[in-house]
This record gives sequence, structure tokens and C-alpha cells, in this order.
Amino acid sequence: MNRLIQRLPDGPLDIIGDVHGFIGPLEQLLANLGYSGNAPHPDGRQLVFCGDLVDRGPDSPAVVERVMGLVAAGHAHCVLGNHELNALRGVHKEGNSWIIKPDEVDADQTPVPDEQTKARFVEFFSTLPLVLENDHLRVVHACWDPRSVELFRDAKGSVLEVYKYYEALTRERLEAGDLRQRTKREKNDLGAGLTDQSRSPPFYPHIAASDAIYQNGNPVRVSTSGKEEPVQRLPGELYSQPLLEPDEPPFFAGGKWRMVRRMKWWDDYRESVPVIFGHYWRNFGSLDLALVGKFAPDLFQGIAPHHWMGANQNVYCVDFSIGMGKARGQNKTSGHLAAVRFPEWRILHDEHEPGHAGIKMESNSQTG
Ligand SMILES: [Mn+2]
Repeated sequence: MNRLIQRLPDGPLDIIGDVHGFIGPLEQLLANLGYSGNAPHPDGRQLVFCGDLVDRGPDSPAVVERVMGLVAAGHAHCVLGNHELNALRGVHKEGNSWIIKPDEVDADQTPVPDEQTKARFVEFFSTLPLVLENDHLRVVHACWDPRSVELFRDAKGSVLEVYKYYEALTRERLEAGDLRQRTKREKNDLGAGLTDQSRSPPFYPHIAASDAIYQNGNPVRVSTSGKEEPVQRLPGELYSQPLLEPDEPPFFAGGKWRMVRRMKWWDDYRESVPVIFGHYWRNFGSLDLALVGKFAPDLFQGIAPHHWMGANQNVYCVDFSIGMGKARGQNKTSGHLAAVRFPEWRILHDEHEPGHAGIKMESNSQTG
């Protein structure tokens, strides 16, 4: 086993979704689960974090320190999320000024206090695996893609090195033949229409192929931010992967027209070992994801919060959108922080009372 894939302990586990800098809800959830400080859990349980500890919320440094302490004490494991990957790459994105440009941070976010702390955090992120697994359970940040996991098993080097290797390969693929030229021509044709919601554009096959190749060509990106597919079938020479869903017109989300959609990879997951993941914003009830999401519509429509998903009903997303809960407390649409208990298969969240047994997970009768 290499460093990209690490072993989960066999004992009882509490698997926590994306925390995104929300230290208050994290402390509440840990208390509800029976964890106190850095002490061992009285029932011998261990924690697993699904990645995306940071960004968006008020105090990412406090969350990283808390999780680092739990990991160092031997009580927690954590996989790498796309937000930790951004920090490792040193890329400035919305919500991560606290570590990339701490002098320019928003007033409602705590910046990393000094360069030494930043170096310690980045070093910690560099130790995080992409996959945690044992014979009974698999944990990944966004997507369990069998091909990507096989590549990780054979990979040499760090996550960042493997990421850069596949970035270079992907760039070559995007430059091959006349794909780049044709994509550029389509983008010129689309022009300002890209961001004009009032006019539906036609489907542009080369933009779609380029976007899908970019996202799916790097297994590190696939595992940390998921797979995407063109919204319509393309000629095999342009894009050879079969689509999971029927043809649809381009859709408008996050301020522009999209030719690719996120794949519900769980509908194509046919292995027997359950997978727990985060990343995709789920809704406990009132949140309108179309208003906030980059990739509307809601991927989990028709799946209740405590229901398994996927072809075999053994896949579960434990991210309940706390990342958009900036106005938590005043705003009914803000999210929650949740944990899955293994092997009990129960969901607890930050607003349950301590000692709450949690909601029993069930098969989704609509698809199961
Ligand atoms: Mn994520």
C-alpha cells in the first residue's frame, strides 16, 4: 500500500463530511459522537474525515489544528479534498485567501497566523491519502472511480507529483489534432452568449469534449472533484466514454452555460464494498441548490437524507452543505455537518442531542 491509498482501521468508525472551516459545528458534532478533546473514544471508535476541512467557513486554522491533533493522537484519519489540493498546489481560489493570501482575507475568516503555521498545514495536507479503505469500507472525497484507484495503487511519488504528471498528459491530449483549434472556434462563436442566461445556445461538441477530457483526464482531480460527462453523445473519435444519462440541452449554472454535467458515478458503482464520500452538496430539506451550486440541478433529487444511493444502494454522500452556511443561525437554508457511524450505519448531525443514536440508514425505495 502506497501513500495515495491508506488503510482504514477495522474497528467502529465515525465518518465526518466536509467541515469547511466551521469549527463550532465540528466541536458540537464531536461532542455528540462522544469524543472529548484528544482522549480516546470510550467505545474505541475512531474518526474519519472525508476531506475539505477548510475554506468558506469562519475558522479553517482551528479546524486544521483540531484534526491534526486527532490524527497525531491516533484517533482520526483523513482523505484529501479538492480544497486541500488547492492549498497544496498554492492556487488562489474563492474562500482560500486565509492560507494563500492571508493579508487579503475577508473580515469573517480567520487567516493562518504565520508562515510557520502555513508550512505545517501544507505539510499535513501532503501526508493525506486520496483513498482510505479496508475490506468493509471505502472512503474518498468525491468519486470512487475504479480506474483512478488502480492508477493510485501503482503510482510513484506524492499526490502533488502524480497530479502534475496527469496534468501534463491531459494538456497533451487537449493539444492533440485539431481539438484545441475547433474548441477555440466554438468559444468564439458562443462569445458573450456564454453568460447570457436569456438565450439558450446550441450544444458545442468540441467545448464539451475538451471540458470532459480536462476533468476526467487526471485521476487525482477525478477522485477529489468527481467525473463529468458531455450533456449529449459525441462521435467516438471525439469522446469515447459511454454517457450515464440521456442527452439533454446545455444548462445554465453558476453564471454560464455548461456543455458538461457532473456524473452520478454511484449509479455506475457495482462493487460490494460500501463507499462513503463528501464533496457534493446535499440538502437536509430547505436548501435550493440551484441558487448556489455551480452544477445545478440537484444530483440527489428523490433520495432522502438517510437513504443509500447508487446501483447497489451501498454508496452514501455525507456532505450536508455546511459549506454554504455562512449565515448559519439566521438563515434557514444553511446546511449541517453530519457523520456516518460504521458499522451501525446511522447518521448523526451537529444539531442532534449528545447521546442521540442517530437516524438509521435505509435503502432508497425509489431506486433500490
Ligand atoms: Mn470538495
